[in-house]
Formats: sequence, structure tokens, C-alpha cells
Amino acid sequence: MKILLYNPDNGVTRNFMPHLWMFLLQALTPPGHEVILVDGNARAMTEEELVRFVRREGVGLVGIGAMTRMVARAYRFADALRAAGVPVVMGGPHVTECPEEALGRAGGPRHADAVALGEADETWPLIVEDAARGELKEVYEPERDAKGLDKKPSLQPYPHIPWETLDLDQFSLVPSFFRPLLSKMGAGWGQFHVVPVETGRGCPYGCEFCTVTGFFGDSIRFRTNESVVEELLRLKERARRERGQVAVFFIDDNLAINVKRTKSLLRDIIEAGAQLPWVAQISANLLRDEELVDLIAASGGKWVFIGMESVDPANMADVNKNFSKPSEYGAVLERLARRDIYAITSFIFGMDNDTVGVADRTLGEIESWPPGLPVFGQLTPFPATPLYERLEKAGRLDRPKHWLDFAPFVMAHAPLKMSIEEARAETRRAWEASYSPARNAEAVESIADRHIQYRISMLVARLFFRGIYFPQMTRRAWLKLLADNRRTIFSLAREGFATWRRSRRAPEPEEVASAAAASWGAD
Ligand code: B12
Ligand code: SF4
Repeated sequence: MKILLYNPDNGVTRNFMPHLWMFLLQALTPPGHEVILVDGNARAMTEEELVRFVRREGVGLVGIGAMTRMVARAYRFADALRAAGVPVVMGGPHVTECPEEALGRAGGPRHADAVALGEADETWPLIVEDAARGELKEVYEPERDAKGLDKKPSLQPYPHIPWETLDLDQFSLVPSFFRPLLSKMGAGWGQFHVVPVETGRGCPYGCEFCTVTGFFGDSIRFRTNESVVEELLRLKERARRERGQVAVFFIDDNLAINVKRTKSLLRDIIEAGAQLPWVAQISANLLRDEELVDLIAASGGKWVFIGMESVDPANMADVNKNFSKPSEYGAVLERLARRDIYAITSFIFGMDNDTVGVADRTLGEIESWPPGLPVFGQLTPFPATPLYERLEKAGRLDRPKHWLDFAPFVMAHAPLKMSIEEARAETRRAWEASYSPARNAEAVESIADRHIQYRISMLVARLFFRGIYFPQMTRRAWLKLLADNRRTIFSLAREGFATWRRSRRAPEPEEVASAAAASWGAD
């Protein structure tokens, strides 16, 4: 049987990274079946085009995964496929929380023939075999333990994802017309892939707005260090062979949740020479540890995603995230920046203690820190979270099924001290001020004493991150963006060219010393 795994596009950005679930389920598919992957973010198709594709390929089963914000779109694709007679199974966090909705048992139309609840590592092979026999059940769920809780996959052993041979062409971030030229530069930039790798699952912290503790559980499971290192070595080999670059996104919710284990993993990566540039999510409280931050730098860590949420401690207490202290954020970012590691700092507006002016108060703090990539969202009650339950009980949900009429940056409930419209205006203000050409120039200038590679990386990342809020999908939008930031681009290009010319002649001893210091992150 041919199986299509499909991820609907998020309607905002071209995703910079493929979704791990597709590769994982592909690797877990029993032999004898062929699995095709299509990510709507990388390969846009309308419902009709997807149906034609499925017919042309002779696909017998479609699996669709979606987060809550994409689920309405996912349902539309599922409806079109089912109308064409192709069975659809849906999985992922949203249908796990709302299976009745997907199966049409909640008063609305039915969208899926079957749903896979929770982690599907063990149920996926059963789903495939049942579908091949034409005997799909409606609901697949993990086995339960004696306490009635889901039995979670141990991640030991971990499935072999054959990154070295997979066709990742749809996920290359380098436009095809640039590839021949860029493959000749330095170690080669003919392909650039950001690849998701997990080293563990689960988070015990239970922040009020988050689905992770409920979905993956509060006890954490890890892969072995050997299995992670082996996967990185294969990715590194692929990059070398393709004359391209691979960066890794460790998608664990908190890579350093068990600091002892994280240090041991990072040491093993260093010892095996398996370093690739990487990004990971780590909470601010765990980044107090100097030795950990040294190991992050030495193992290839370049960017750390920190869920800072708010600069107001009262808000942090409200959402059960008191362990993360706004007063420490500046010191944490300084500690990282000393090693040329920068942070993606994520904030949530529309918390109950927020008032008009929250954007400027937050921006004031951010501007006192080393530069990074701030991102701003709004407090969103995802189904089955403690936040959803609290707001529902208090009768505060204006749009209890907000995902069915998804509207970006429009809250589903009013915060206590400002309106939905005010929260939206604050969010817009924060994005505009953070990614204006002037702010981009300041961010690059503030690290003028660092090696040029870090300043280029800062600017490029800023130009991409802006696209999370301001649609940046067309060639015209990109040209405008480049024109708006031309001063900073030209100044870095001039300096880069001079550095390149210097590198073509025999270097002076002090240049060697300073280049070595830059690449190892020493001061
Ligand atoms: C990596 C990640 C991202 C990446 C992008 C996704 C990508 N390309 O991988 C980035 C950083 C861009 C991102 C952004 C956002 N994310 Co995010 N992200 C994650 C994260 C940390 C890991 C996802 C992952 O790969 N997990 C590991 C895989 C193995 O698990 P899985 O995807 O759940 O898949 C398993 C099962 O669900 C199931 N399954 C999944 N799909 C399917 C499909 C079928 C057919 C079947 C049978 C089974 C199945 O099988 C898999 C194996 O067991 C998760 C948290 C988490 N730990 O999962 C949040 C998470 C998915 N994100 C979340 C959110 C809210 C967001 C944002 C909206 C945040 C924001 N406020 O801006 C944005 C939206 C981005 C956008 N515009 O699309 C929420 C979603 C909650 C929900 N109910 O929808 C999560 C769960 C985190 C949370 N705090 O609650 N995210
Ligand atoms: S927000 Fe982060 S720290 Fe909090 S429960 Fe979710 S994954 Fe854990």
C-alpha cells in the first residue's frame, strides 16, 4: 500500500524545518508499504491538487498531523480526500485532545476515518496493517498501565531515521538557482537543511498554558547518548557529501531538564566529533550553570530558545511558571553571549496582569540585554490545558472553539486588564519595533567586537524571524526587506569581502589567534 503523510501549511511562513512526526512514522512503517511525505509548508497544494496527487500516486491511506492552529485547514484537506474515497487517519496534539470533533461525534461534520491518540510510535504499525486489510478502527490509543495511564514509548531503542538517504529536497532552504554557485563556497552551501532531532520526551513543569505535560507526561524519557551521537554523525556525513550545511534543532521541550544527563550527552558529542550547529529549547533557570553553557558552546550550540513569557513576575506566577525569573534573564543572556550563543526569546502578551504599555515595558528590558531574536505571541487556551479549564470555568472564553475560526493574533478570551484589540495592538507594536531596519542595525552593531560570522548570522536570522509575523512569502516582499536593510547588508558585505581577501593571503600571526578565538567562542 502507498501511504501519504501530510502536514498542512500553517498559512503564515514557509517552515524552516520539517516536522519530525512524519519521518518517525515513516521509519516505523512495517515493511512492504511505501511512504510519501508532503509538507504543505514546503510544497504548497490546494485541496484539489492534493486529491489529484493522491489519485495519480495510487495512495491507499493518508495520515494527517496538525497542531491546533492548523487543524481547521487539516480538516478541509481531510474532507476533500475522504470525498474522493481515500481513508484518512489523523494524529497529533489537537485530535488527541478533541477526538470527538475529528470523528464528527461532537455535533459537527466528520473529518477522519480514524484518529491516533497520544504518542503513536506503537500504534502506527497497527493502523497501517488494519488499513491495508480495509479494517481501520475509529480510535487507536496506547496501551494503559495498572494506574490507567498511557504506556509511553521508552525511546530505547530509538527508530533509525535514514537521514543519510532521505530525499530532503523539498526542505532545502537554498533556492535551486543558487545551489551550484553556493556549493563551491567554503565547506559548501549547496543545500541547507535544519533537521529536527529529539533526545528525550516529557516535561514535569506543567506551565498552565502548555499541552506538553499533559500529552507527553511528567516523567521524562531519554534516548541513549550513543543513539543521538550516531544520528548526528550520519547528518554530518550527509552535509559533507552534499557540499551543504546541516543544522540540528533539538526539539526536546527542555534539552537540559536533567542537567547531569545533558552534560554527559554534550561531552559525548564533543568526544565523537559529532558537532553540528544546533538550536535547542532550554529554560532560563537551567542556564545559570557555567559548565553547561561551556559545553553547549563546545558541542555546536548557536541559538537557545528560551520561553521567557513575561517580564512581570505576577504573570509568571499566574501561569505556574515561577521557576523562570525575569530578574535573571539579562544575566542568562550575557552568559550565553560571552560564548557567541544568542537567544530566541519568546514572550506571551495578554496575560491577566498585562496592561496597555506591556510592549514598551518588554522592549525596554529586551534592549538592555545582548541582542537576540524576540518573538511575541498571545496567551492561547489550547484544549485540555489547565488554562483552558480555568477560563472555561470562569465563563471567560469568547470563542471556545477558536481553532475552527482561526484568526492570527486575535485572542479567544479577554485578559483582565485590557481588551482583545489592545492585546493585538501591543503584539503588533512589539514586532514592529523589534524588527525595524534601525533595530536590526543596532543589534548587529551591538556585537561589533565579535567575529563577522556572528553578525551575519544575527542579521540573517532577524530577516527570517520577521517573517513569523509579517508575511514574507513573495519575491517582492523579500526584495523590499533587503532594500529596507541595505545599509546593514552593505556594511557587512564590505567587511566580509575584506575578511575573505585577507584569508586568501598568508595570515599574520595575530589574525590566526583572533580567528581561532572566534571559532571557539573565547573572549
Ligand atoms: C518543534 C516544535 C515547533 C517548531 C515547528 C514545528 C516543526 N517544524 O517541527 C516551531 C519552533 C516552529 C514551533 C512553532 C510553534 N509551535 Co510548536 N512545538 C514544537 C515541539 C517542541 C516539538 C514537535 C515535535 O516534533 N515533537 C516530537 C514528535 C515526535 O511528537 P509529535 O509531533 O506530537 O508526534 C507524535 C504524536 O503526536 C503522533 N502524531 C503526530 N502527528 C501525527 C499524524 C498521524 C497521522 C499519526 C497517526 C500520528 C501523529 O505521533 C508522533 C509520534 O508519537 C512541540 C512540543 C512537543 N514536545 O511535541 C511544540 C508544539 C507542537 N508547538 C506548539 C505551539 C503552540 C506552537 C506555536 C503556535 C507557538 C506560538 N505561540 O507561536 C508555533 C506555531 C508555528 C506555526 N506557525 O506553525 C504546541 C501545540 C499545541 C497544540 N495543541 O496545538 C506544542 C505541543 C507545544 C506546547 N507548548 O504545547 N513548534
Ligand atoms: S512551557 Fe516548557 S517548561 Fe512549561 S510545561 Fe511546557 S514544555 Fe515544560
